[in-house]
Amino acid sequence: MSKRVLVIGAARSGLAAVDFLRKHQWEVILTDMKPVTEEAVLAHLEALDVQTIWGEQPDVKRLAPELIVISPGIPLTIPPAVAAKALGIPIINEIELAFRAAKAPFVAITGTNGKTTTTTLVGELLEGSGRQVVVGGNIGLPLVSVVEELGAEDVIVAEMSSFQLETTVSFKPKVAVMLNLTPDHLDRHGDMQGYLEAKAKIFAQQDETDYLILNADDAYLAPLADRARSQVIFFSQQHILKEGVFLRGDSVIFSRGGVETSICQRAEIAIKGAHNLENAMAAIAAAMLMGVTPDRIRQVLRDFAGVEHRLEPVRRWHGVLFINDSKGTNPDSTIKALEAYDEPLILIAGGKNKGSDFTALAQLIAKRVKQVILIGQAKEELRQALEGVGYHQYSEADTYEEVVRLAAQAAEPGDIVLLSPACASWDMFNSYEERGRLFKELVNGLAE
Ligand code: UMA
Repeated sequence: MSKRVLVIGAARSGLAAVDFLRKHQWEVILTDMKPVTEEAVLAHLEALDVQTIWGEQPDVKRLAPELIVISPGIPLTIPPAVAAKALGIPIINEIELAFRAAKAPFVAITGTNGKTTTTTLVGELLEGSGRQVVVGGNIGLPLVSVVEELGAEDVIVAEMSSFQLETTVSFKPKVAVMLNLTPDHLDRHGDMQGYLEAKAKIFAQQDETDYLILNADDAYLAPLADRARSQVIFFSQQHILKEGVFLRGDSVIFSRGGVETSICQRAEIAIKGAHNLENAMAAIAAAMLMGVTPDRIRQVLRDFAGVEHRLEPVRRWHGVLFINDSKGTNPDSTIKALEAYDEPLILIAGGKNKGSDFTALAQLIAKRVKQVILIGQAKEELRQALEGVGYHQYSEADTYEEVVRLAAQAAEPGDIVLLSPACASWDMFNSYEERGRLFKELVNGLAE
């Protein structure tokens, strides 16, 4: 008799898990609070003989699954997850499934900010080494859908969110990277400790044959070295390290086992800003540990221009540069974006707050930003934070059409208009990508 699994969430992660589980002869029940209406998806599920429950929380006791696979976006506080816990039914996610089926080693990358940039960069660095490289996870591609195509000589580069890590069990990457930790997703994880513990699961199962790359300059992350069984490699912009990646003058150095390798000059790294130097340092450590040559690392760092929706130049219009940083979904990310420029700034901010405090952001805005345009659910909270630091140069908008119109009116030649919302997109969009794409479309539509 086949084993029964309940898959909660029928979007990217859940649908990929369903395909995998059916292929492995599981009896699958798929559920989503929002009914799936897409004909092609429904037909596919029917062909796979998947039982579906739409628009209501499933009764776990009655369904009695042996396993639950939950989508990352769904908190473990929903009734079926609570019931499963009480009944002792294991709850995992699709990445855990992928890991269990994988022959290829994982390079897994987490952190509050810089994950996607670093994951993409590590993917590029590992390319060309003769092995097949797959980049996926939180970045968009559900790994369970590709993992079985890879052999032991290949490699998987996985962007891991705290949501995904929370429900991993045996996940044990060869190389784990932790970039930084600042307040984010506190509505889900309760407090910084809860958030840190979810992230720390990235190395929980590692042993001495594995590596943990840690930011030595991050007060939350550096102490994790004491808890790791794996070999810890630090990176630091501030200190010279005996082991790890660091700066000596303007040279970026990788040091290990008493051997120092000069990788490149700081200025050669194409992605700009102090935060990107950290991302590059972490990627260098991962690439060196995975056997990439210093020459290749240098070449890729010179060529790699960054990722879409992350400090992405959109258009120069009447001397005004429009930048899309829709991926700036928490205050720290927006702070880093503001710090990356010297030009006068017009900032577009707001969206769905995830439990963040905006005070530090407001303080920097007061110093650095000419004008702020507020939008979305968090408008009021942002307005209060700005008023709280005595900053009144803001206006408010209800639509992105209005946002772009107001920004274009306010900007003067030499200014930068920066969309970096400090909030999630989920109040108005399905994803930050959708938000970024609309912004770019509207900016590109501004009449000459
Ligand atoms: N749902 C329920 N019950 C609930 C709540 C939600 O059934 O109580 C349903 C929703 O109706 C929806 C589904 O669950 O259909 C949503 O699942 P999901 O939010 O996990 O979305 P996916 O499309 O499966 O995308 C997920 C990740 N999403 C989140 O973590 C929010 C994607 O990360 C990831 O790329 C994808 O799996 C593939 O691995 C996105 C993200 O925003 C980029 N990540 C956050 C971030 O980067 O800050 C963590």
